[in-house]
Amino acid sequence: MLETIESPSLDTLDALQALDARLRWLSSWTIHNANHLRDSRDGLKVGGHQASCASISTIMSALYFHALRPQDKVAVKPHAGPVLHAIHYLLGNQSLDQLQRFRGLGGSQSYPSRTKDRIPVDFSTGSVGLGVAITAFASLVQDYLIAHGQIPEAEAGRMIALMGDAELDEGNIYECLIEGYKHDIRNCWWIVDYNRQSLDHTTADRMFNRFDDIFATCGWRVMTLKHGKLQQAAFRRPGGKSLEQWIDKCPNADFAVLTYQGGAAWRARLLNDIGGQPNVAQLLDGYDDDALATLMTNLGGHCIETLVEAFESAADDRPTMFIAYTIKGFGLPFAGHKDNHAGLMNPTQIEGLRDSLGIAAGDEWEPYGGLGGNRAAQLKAFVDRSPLAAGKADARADAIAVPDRLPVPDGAEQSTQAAFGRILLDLSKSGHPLADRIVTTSPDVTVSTNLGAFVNQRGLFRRQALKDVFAGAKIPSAQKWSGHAAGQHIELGIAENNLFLMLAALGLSAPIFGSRLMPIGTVYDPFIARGLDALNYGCYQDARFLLVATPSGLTLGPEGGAHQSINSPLIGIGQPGLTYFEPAWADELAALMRWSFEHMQAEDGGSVYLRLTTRSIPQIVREDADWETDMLKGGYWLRPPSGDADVAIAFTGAIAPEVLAAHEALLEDLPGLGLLAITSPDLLHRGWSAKQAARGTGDGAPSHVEHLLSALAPGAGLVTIIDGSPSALSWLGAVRGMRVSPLGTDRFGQTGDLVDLYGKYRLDAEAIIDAVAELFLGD
Ligand SMILES: Cc1ncc(C[n+]2csc(CCOP(=O)(O)OP(=O)(O)O)c2C)c(N)n1
Ligand SMILES: [Mg+2]
Repeated sequence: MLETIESPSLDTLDALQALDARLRWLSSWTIHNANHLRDSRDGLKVGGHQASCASISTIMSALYFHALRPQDKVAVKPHAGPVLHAIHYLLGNQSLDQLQRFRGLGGSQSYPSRTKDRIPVDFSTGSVGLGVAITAFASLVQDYLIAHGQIPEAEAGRMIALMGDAELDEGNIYECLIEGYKHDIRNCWWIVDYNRQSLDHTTADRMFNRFDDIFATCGWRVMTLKHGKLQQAAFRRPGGKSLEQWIDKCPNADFAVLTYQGGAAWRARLLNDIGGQPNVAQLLDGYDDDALATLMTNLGGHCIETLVEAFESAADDRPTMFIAYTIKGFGLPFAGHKDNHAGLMNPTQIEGLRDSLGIAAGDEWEPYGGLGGNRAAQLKAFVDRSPLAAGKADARADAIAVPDRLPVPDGAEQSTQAAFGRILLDLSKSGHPLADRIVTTSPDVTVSTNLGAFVNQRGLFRRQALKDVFAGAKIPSAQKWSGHAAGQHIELGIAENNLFLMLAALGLSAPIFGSRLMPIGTVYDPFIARGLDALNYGCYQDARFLLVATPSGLTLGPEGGAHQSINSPLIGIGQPGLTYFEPAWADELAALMRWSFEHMQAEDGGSVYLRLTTRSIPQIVREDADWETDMLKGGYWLRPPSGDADVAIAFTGAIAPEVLAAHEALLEDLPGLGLLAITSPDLLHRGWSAKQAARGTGDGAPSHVEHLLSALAPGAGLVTIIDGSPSALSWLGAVRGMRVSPLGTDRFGQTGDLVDLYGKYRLDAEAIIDAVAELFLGD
């Protein structure tokens, strides 16, 4: 296979090897500085992972300074963050100050962060597995953009994950592998730093060759880089075959122990195990202890030449996994030690490493310290010539115009879920340019979350046309399920975690590919929890999407307790980067969707979560449009209280009819009873706490919730109600020191019709009336 490849010039290999040493040194020193040299004010260990960095520096040298093209995007395994910073330090994109403040406030982050680091970070990482999988979804997004004419095929880059081998234990990897296979992804590389160590231990030998099988089954080319060139040369010599077989059979833990112990231990063990086989003793005699240790640890992932050849031989667009064998802590005193994950070199050890590299004390931060002027200049010139250094700056994506209004669907009775489907369909039919940029996706709940009409209109996205076999056979169906390159719905299997990674990748289309998409994902509300870490991951890197979740709460009725979401409003309130709304009526929803399309594009915007319902409720007739401004801020007085009212009802979402019934029943006794419609507990809470945080800064304007509640008399009480955790609204009492009687659900629901369920779980008009009474009794 490699014969056809022009072999790289020695200069390149030499330079890449020297850069590997620079990366290992600079990453080690950055971590050492943060832990041992910088002042500690709190006595906490700062941390950093020298062993994880040393394990992957050769791979990153070969990749970043040779194979990587400007259009390629990389997710770097979290614990190799310092290596990435070192690379950008050499490229001139990272400052010394940032390195010196590694893991400090405002300094370079522990794990690569798109939003917080000052170097180009393509994908944030941190929660292992997610950074790997997002590259597969990003390659699908790239194909979508190419198919829709948003970027030219010639500019297609590779989406690359540099991953730790323990990441292969994360289930999300396999969910994504299956989804990727279905969509026939391409231009994706996963490079495994296969050091066979995780955090706690060395990994199971039984996995040998299993990963290859799994990936190959899913259509990936697997390239195993087990042996470096030194080993390969030794295997060709007399006795070499025995050595090769011994290495191949050596258990992971034994290999790690011997690596830690060094040359003499290698020799003793090899002589003991295979010394009697022909020519082995003579072969080993040819190496002194140091040379033997070098030979035995010359694995593929530490051999520049092997890596460069492998990268060059995978020039097509087939998804490729490189299993690059490595040693955790390679070249450091704790190489191979099972406890090295968080291990730090002590001052004597790091000085030893520094001296071995010829770096003078005081020159530790010199990018090319210890190399001599000539070689340093050559190396710098090499770095400056690397394809990455010539890379173009990220293109800025154009804004997409949003219509002034999204029409409210007709219908005296509607559910927010049905209205959502109608609003999207109307937008699609309108031919507004916004509709062309919408891309929808759903984990096998497209139809039941009401995306069906939009999909019928716009089609499934498939690079290769997919016929609707049912339609072809003239079998009547409401769903026209044909796929083509212009389709705008990405169909996913049931794994919700994939939905959030898909949304994250779609939602990064503007900064990563320079072309904006408006992703909308639908999911069953309770199953947000299934993909929560991936949702958080998307938000952490500021991906922009609209998440629409139905059905929600006990209002789901007969489906029962396993499907009734309770704590999702708290997720909505607690998740940074995501604004949660829960409208009651279709006109609120239309305005909120319009707002969302703006918010998803705003510089300081974010993603949006709409918690919707399948319950059809009577729509209300508005007398004017005054409510809308407040509604978009999270709440408005549906029935304003009269000045001296000493109680009001604050409600959210689908139980609006019960609230209106209770209101009517109470009006006779409490003519000033106000009804506060809360469309976003999240925005109200955020505004309130921001106001607290800004105290003393001179900004005296009350937050929106303070403004709303100021309509009530001091000392008034509040009944709050939501079909979800009552704590989503009960905090309202704290804003102005009001008594609260909170209604909602805080135990698992069950099957039943709404009358029974609302009665049992105190979400009906009677419960509201009782709660109002309780407030008075409490006086
Ligand atoms: C989801 C998640 N679980 C746990 C951790 C804590 N953790 C960080 S690194 C690590 C082991 C990493 O091993 P590997 O992927 O093999 O990396 P390397 O050996 O290269 O350091 C663990 C368990 C994490 N970061 N994310
Ligand atoms: Mg590992």
